[in-house]
Parts: sequence; C-alpha cells; structure tokens
Amino acid sequence: MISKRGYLYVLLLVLVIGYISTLQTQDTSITGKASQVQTESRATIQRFFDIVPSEQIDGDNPNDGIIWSNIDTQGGQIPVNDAPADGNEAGDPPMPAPATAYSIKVHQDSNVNLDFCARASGDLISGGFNIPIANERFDDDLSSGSIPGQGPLLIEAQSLTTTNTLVQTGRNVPPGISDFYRFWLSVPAPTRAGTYTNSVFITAILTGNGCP
Ligand SMILES: [Ca+2]
Ligand SMILES: [Ca+2]
Ligand SMILES: [Ca+2]
Repeated sequence: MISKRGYLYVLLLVLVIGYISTLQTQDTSITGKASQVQTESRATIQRFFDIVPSEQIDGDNPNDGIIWSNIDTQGGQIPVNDAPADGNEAGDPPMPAPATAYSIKVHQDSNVNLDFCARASGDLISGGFNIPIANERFDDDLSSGSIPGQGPLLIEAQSLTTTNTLVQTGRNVPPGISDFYRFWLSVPAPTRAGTYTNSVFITAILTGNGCP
C-alpha cells in the first residue's frame, strides 16, 4: 500500500483593526449658569475579515491535509487518472457524506465579501522523484453546503499552478458562506513508490483586489 499525500495550508492575509476616534471640546461656560457642551462622536469603521477552514484542513491534526492514501502500484493501478482525494466525499460536519471535507468559510463576523485565490508550491515531491503539479487538479463551488454530494465537479477541474489564481466560483463570497473544494490527482507510469507532498495555499482577499 502506497500513500501519496498533499498538504493544504490556509494563508490568511489582512487583518485590519477598527479605529475609533472621538473629538471633545472643553466646557468654557461660566459657573452658575446653565451650561451645555456639544461634541461630535466620530467612528471610522474599517474592513475586517477572517476565514475558517474545515476540520480536514485546519492543521490541528497530523491527518489534516489533502490526502490520497489509496493509490497502490502493486494493484496495477498505475497510471491512474484523476484519483479522488480521501476527503472528496467524506463529509464535513454537520454536512454528511458525500459532501466534501474540504471547505473554507468567510467568518460570519467579517464585514466585507472575499475572493479566494489558489496556488501550490510546485510538483509533489518524494526524494528525487516527482508528480507534476499539473496532475493535481481541483474545483470549487459555493453551493454544496446545502446540497451534499454536489458542488465541486471533476468536469470543471483545473490544474493547480505556482501562480496564485482566482478560483472559479469562490468570488465575492459574503460572510458566513463557505467555498467547497474537491481535489484529484493523476499518477503517471512509472512512478516510484513513496509519499509525495507539496503545499497548497488558498488565500482570501478583499473582493476585487487581485491575487497577491
Ligand atoms: Ca479543528
Ligand atoms: Ca483538523
Ligand atoms: Ca465548480
């Protein structure tokens, strides 16, 4: 049994703290007379956002990540085309299987909509051997949160690249809404036995700002 793993890291960029200022004027009225001060309250509310990765990709467990554990050269499965990642239909509580376990939510306390960008560090590497980055493909969808089993589709999959690129669907995502992902990996023949890894980065940005 050969396992091949890719790990996903969530990259969170901007955190802007709200700034509040208040102007006050001094009371200069004469003692004994009715006095009143008028002052202005002025609060400048800036943009705040955060993202919440699903349990499978939040990095708090050694088994977190995008993992293919069932690609077996002994079983004559090589080459394989678009093998689904283990979590593609594993469920993401409270969403039961066959919903995907890979999702990122715009935190409900955010006050802006977000776009998501994706890239990978490069080929999946095991020692001196590699599986080309183009063989790692994904699709995203906003709708599978309410429809288990639908959502990201293989027929809409695109290859990861090292260039940070807007995902297909996760754009202008409002607070409280999740973008769901599925991943597929093709393994050419011959490929040496081993555990192949790279890093996948999904970055949240203010809508329209362009991928960093
Ligand atoms: Ca967790
Ligand atoms: Ca976890
Ligand atoms: Ca899609």
